[in-house]
Parts: sequence; C-alpha cells; structure tokens
Amino acid sequence: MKFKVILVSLICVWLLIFAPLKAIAEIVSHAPANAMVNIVEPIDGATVAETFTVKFGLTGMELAPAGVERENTGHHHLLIDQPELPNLNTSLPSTDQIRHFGKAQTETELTLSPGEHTLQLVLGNYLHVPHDHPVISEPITIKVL
Ligand SMILES: [Cu+2]
Repeated sequence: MKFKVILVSLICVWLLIFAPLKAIAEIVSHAPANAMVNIVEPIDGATVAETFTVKFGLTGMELAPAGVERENTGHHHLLIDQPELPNLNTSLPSTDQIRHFGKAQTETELTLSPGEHTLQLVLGNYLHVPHDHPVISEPITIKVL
C-alpha cells in the first residue's frame, strides 16, 4: 500500500517537474558557441535621421524564416529601448519594442522619435525562442535628430 502511494507520488513529481522541462527543452534550438549577431549599421554612437536603415549581421549561423525548423538557423529580433533583456526561455513577444523579422530579413527601416535610443539584436529559432546559447548583440546607442 505504502509502495503504491510512493509510486503515485513519484509519477506526479515526474509529470509536474520533468515533463514541462522536457517540453521546454524541445522548443529551444542549439546554437554553436561561436554564433554572433551584430548591428552592422548604424554604428554605436551614430547620429541618424528620424527614418533610418538598420542592417543586421549574423555569423556562425544562417537565417531561416519563422516556422521553418532547420539546424543552426534563426531570425532576427530587434529590441528597441529595452534596458533589460526579455525572458530568453520562451517565445519572444511581438511588440513595438521587440520587432520580429520572421521572413529572415537582413535589414529594416526604422522611424524613431528624436533623442537617444538603444538597439540590440536577439536571434530566435523557428518558434521565436532564443537558442540554448543565446545569440545576442551588444546594445548600441544612437541619437535620432
Ligand atoms: Cu520571431
């Protein structure tokens, strides 16, 4: 009888803890340790017009559109004025400050209000989830005229 209770408890623990962990592991893709993203343009400290082009760089991996599950790939996410990184263990939300480039775009045109802004890139997999070795650029600060 006691054995049965222990067994049921163990199964419950497994279902509550390990099954969700496994589910999380399944949505996270692997990224090589040397994978890197960077903002090619504008450069850190640049002064730009209200509407300007942002060019994304990626090395050590390739781009793939959202929804396409392929090894060592992902798509860019541009964080605008985000002092803290979003939760990297789940799908990145899609907001005005977290822009998705799910068609595997390598650049975009942005219009920002005059003043200082920060930009940062995060690569996400086919489900918009950052990789197990998160591929994140250094943030840059720009001045919009
Ligand atoms: Cu995305």
